[in-house]
Amino acid sequence: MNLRKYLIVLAIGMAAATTLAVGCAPAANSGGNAVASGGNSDKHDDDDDDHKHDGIKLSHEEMEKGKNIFFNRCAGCHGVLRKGATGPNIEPESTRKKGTAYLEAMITNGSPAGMPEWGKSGILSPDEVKLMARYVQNDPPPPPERSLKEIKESYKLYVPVDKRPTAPPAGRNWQNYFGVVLRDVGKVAIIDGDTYELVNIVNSGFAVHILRSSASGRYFYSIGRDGKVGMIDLWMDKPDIVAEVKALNEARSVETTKFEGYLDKYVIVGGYWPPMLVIMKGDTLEPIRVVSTSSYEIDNGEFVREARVAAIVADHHSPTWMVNIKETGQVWSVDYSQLGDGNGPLGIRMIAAERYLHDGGWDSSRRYLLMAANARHKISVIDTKTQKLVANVETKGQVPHPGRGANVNHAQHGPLWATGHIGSNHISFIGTDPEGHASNAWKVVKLVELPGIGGGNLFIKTHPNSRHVYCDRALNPDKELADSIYVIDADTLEVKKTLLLPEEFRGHKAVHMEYNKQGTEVWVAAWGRKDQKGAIIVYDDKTLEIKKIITGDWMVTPTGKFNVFNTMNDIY
Ligand code: DHE
Repeated sequence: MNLRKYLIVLAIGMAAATTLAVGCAPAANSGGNAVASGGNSDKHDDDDDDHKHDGIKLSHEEMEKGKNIFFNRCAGCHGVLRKGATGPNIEPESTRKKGTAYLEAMITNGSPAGMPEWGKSGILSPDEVKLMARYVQNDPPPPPERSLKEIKESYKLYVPVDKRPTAPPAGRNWQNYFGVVLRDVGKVAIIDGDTYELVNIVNSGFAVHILRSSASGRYFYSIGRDGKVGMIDLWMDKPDIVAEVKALNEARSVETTKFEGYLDKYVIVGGYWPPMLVIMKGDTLEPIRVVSTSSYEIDNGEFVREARVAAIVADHHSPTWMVNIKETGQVWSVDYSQLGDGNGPLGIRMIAAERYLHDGGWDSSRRYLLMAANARHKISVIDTKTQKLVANVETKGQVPHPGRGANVNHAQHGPLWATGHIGSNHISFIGTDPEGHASNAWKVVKLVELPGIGGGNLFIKTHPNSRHVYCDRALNPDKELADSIYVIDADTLEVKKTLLLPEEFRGHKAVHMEYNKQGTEVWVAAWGRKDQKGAIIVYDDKTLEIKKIITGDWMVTPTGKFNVFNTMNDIY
């Protein structure tokens, strides 16, 4: 399959993930997240070239509605400016050639190559489909910028530092708490990993995407697709939000500082829109610095306004964050050591890697960072000691999507890091020890094929105390495959067992794995629709049997889950 087709497949995959959630997300016209108006929103009324095409002319109200639907359903894959990234370019120049009837059919039925069936699935009404077919033939309204002043105006400190608990909650192994994203209800469940008890449900806001622990583990930082950052204090008897700020209009990543002397000092979030970094104080979330990421892509040096921020990973060995700038193909190493209260110098080293960078994580030594350049089916390896790219590894699969990846110490091959793929059923194990196992370094030393046809893998996970590697397949169109978790034996590097979701949760999707602190259990989400009860299925890592099913009326659309100890220490 050629690159373009795989990009489309990725777009579909991603959009499919969104679709499921989107099915439950607030409808754009009923309180969904909206991009605030910005720039010349009446441009469509101008008597210019665009409006020779009378059939696509939209009223101000229609344009506003289209803008909100586009933001909620389409922008994640196609980009706010519609130039394409994980999804194809759908600027008016290309959509007008296709015409309204074609676009309506495409939005209604999807395509075999991957566009989700927005109309057929009932997520968009027939009128909304008609509207969107015309909307995408109009010029994209200029999306709003966001200044530090505006960010500061949105900042709320609910509980100042001196009003917070001074000691961890008595009788609780709080570092074994799990934060579970309840995606479509905008909540985070805090669950005690020792007792499986629900400690509290925290309102984190629209479509919360991920959580990251502060370096001390005391706080969870949440980031929503709407760019809202929340700070949850786990030392409270009932952990709750102590501060929040709307840093961006659209975002996916958040990270803390992990270098000695800077523990919990700063928080950074990355913008999909505006494309920028926002830095806040780690104990209060007070915003202190903004940096645009718009820059030049590494292939031809073309300017990319929508240069989105994907994964951000804190370095444990130096005062830096490693930041993926998706469309440019650069990994930025951002030195915060001189930042002070926000006005000090911020050192940015731009490392040319590959396009389009998405997610990734550390090798077991935490010297090398492995980041997926999913459009090129490669893993870019950065040596954080020399601050240089050391390799772009061909993964031998299609569209790598590692999450943070999985580290295995193998008797014969030495230290390995693994990624799964959205576009094919491969798990690639890559050698990561150039000193001890030079002949394996930055090569796929083992390619495992998951049983059944097609990819759809999103996440992969292991733990130093486990001899298993777990892989999901949530985006596979086959329901049974999407309900399955595959267990790879870390010694033989072969699939040892397939774990199917329990009967009552079939037809949900099995997504994202996380170990408990001890590395003896694996938690998997049964991700259903908003009107279904979801669950966390807890597997015993030794026996691979179900140990516990955590469910309840409150367990709605669980997806990512983050164990405090493993997240603060980057254990995977
Ligand atoms: Fe994610 C991580 C972007 C859809 C669950 N997701 C990430 C990261 C990025 C990203 C850039 C890495 C953050 C980091 O490490 O700093 N995700 C996107 C998208 O752009 C995309 C494809 C489409 C969208 O419009 O949002 C998308 N993601 C999803 C989902 O639909 C998932 C499956 C369910 C959900 O709750 O949203 C989902 N993404 C996750 C999870 C992680 C993640 C659980 C963290 C993995 C980990 O183990 O660290």
